[in-house]
Amino acid sequence: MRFLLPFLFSLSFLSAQSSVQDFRLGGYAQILNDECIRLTPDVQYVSGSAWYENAIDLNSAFELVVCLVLGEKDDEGADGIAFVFHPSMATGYRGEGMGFSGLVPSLGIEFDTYRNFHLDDPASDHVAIMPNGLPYHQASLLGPVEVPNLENGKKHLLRLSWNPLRKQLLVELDNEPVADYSADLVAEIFGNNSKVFWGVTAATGRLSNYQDICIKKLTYAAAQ
Ligand SMILES: [Ca+2]
Ligand SMILES: [Ca+2]
Repeated sequence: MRFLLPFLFSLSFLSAQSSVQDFRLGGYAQILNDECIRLTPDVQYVSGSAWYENAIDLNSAFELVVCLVLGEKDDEGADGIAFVFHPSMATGYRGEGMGFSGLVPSLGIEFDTYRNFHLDDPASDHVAIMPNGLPYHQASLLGPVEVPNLENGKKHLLRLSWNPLRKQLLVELDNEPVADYSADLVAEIFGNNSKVFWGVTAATGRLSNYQDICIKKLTYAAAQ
């Protein structure tokens, strides 16, 4: 079987030369430059989304390498950025829901910079994997995992990878593994539909930050 793999990979994998033009923008999202999209400006009560226009096939591997910028205000900043996987390019509820709340079926990976007590957010910025648009941590599949302050104006390197054989989702932030989650996502979340879109959403509330995503490298198998 091993000798077949390079052949199969060459047939089915796209390694996109990233382009911010390949995203469908919603809300306040705007293209900043060749690499980066500003999902929200530093303005109260706004949200933005960027959906990648090609559906991916979760029966194959993917690797998404991006940088997140979560603004410069730590105590006075909010709300964070979420990755959302969903069968269509739809954005959920805003604010504390960060654009993934209410989407069924969906898988969300949140980078949350604001503590909502009623969602059981920890005091620190945190990462969590959330099923079906449920924003509170009692429902989290993994996390919340507390991370060092993300609202420092810096680019935080993020690598999301999916291994369909091991059914393993890995999240590495600033070169540290922050989440290692194994589950049959296609069966358990998406009702045996392996074709999903992914998008990045962000929101602000009473507190705000500018929040950007910069695209480095996207490798995936396009869904038919
Ligand atoms: Ca929060
Ligand atoms: Ca923070």
